Amino acid sequence: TPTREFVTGLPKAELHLHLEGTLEPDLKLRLAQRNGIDIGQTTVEEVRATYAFDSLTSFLAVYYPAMEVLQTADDFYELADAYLARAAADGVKHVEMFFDPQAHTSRGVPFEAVVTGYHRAAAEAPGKHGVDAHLILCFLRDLSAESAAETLEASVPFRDKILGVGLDSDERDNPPQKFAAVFARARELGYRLTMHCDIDQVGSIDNIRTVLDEIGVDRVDHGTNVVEDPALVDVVRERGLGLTCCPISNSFVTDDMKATEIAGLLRSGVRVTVNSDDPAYFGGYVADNYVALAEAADLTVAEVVQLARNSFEASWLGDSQRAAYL
Ligand code: ES4
Ligand code: ZN
Repeated sequence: TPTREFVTGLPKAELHLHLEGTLEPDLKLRLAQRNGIDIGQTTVEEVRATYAFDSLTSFLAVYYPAMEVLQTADDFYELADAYLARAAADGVKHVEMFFDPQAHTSRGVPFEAVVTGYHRAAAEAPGKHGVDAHLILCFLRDLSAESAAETLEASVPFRDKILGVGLDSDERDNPPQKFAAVFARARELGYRLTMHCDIDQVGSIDNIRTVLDEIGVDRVDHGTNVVEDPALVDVVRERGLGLTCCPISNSFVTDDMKATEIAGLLRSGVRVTVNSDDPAYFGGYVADNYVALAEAADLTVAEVVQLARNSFEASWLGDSQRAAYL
């Protein structure tokens, strides 16, 4: 098993990271103070104590209300900039970051403040942190398809600041088909496409089949339940489709890191990657996730190197930029 120093020194891409999931307690307190919001806690320890959950539902119930401290473009900038500094320390060279505009526009924050704040941090990141950074707009799947469609149209003036679109939040009763038309339109607009197929959802395997066959995604977020259908594993391998796995996140939402499944997919030649999902909430950035998986699945140095290679191969870098990392 490789050491943490080895993992940190390995150049990596991070492909499954929710910017709103990087809100550390100290930044949350500082933004609350600056914006005059009473969040009910006054110390880092008190805020950290509220970051407690044992399921996806209980996680999302903490996660969305915490975002009220994010109000201005500067707030979004600071959140992303703090994450990018932290990612650079873990050896991340390229990142494709999710953000949830509807979690902010639904509170009256202008779409423009969200995108311009986040994008300013991304644009500065190569010079400031040595990280190439891009944005993926995620629709909230528990809101309506109409709301997603409106959000997609609101993004058009900012098309050059956004690399692709994704789908997150509560998968139960919100299958990929609900967003087929929105994703078809996003493809027409030139966006890359990905969708969450979360761990152990009701119908996970059917949803993975749908995103491959009907939506035509360029990547799948999580997607680990593909192991239930060996024929589908073959399809994913043959297409070279990236799966963005998040071991520490898995252990929070299902009590199981899914190390056996992730390592099995890696060893069978599927383009699996390791990512941190919501690091401020799950208590681990990307290097922690590599180390946790490597220890749990007894990965060799060569296998960990393959995970890092996969992260660039599954990224949406152009071919010439990608070649510089491989
Ligand atoms: C998420 Cl762990 C998880 N699941 C679904 N949606 C999310 N958004 C941020 N983290
Ligand atoms: Zn996620």
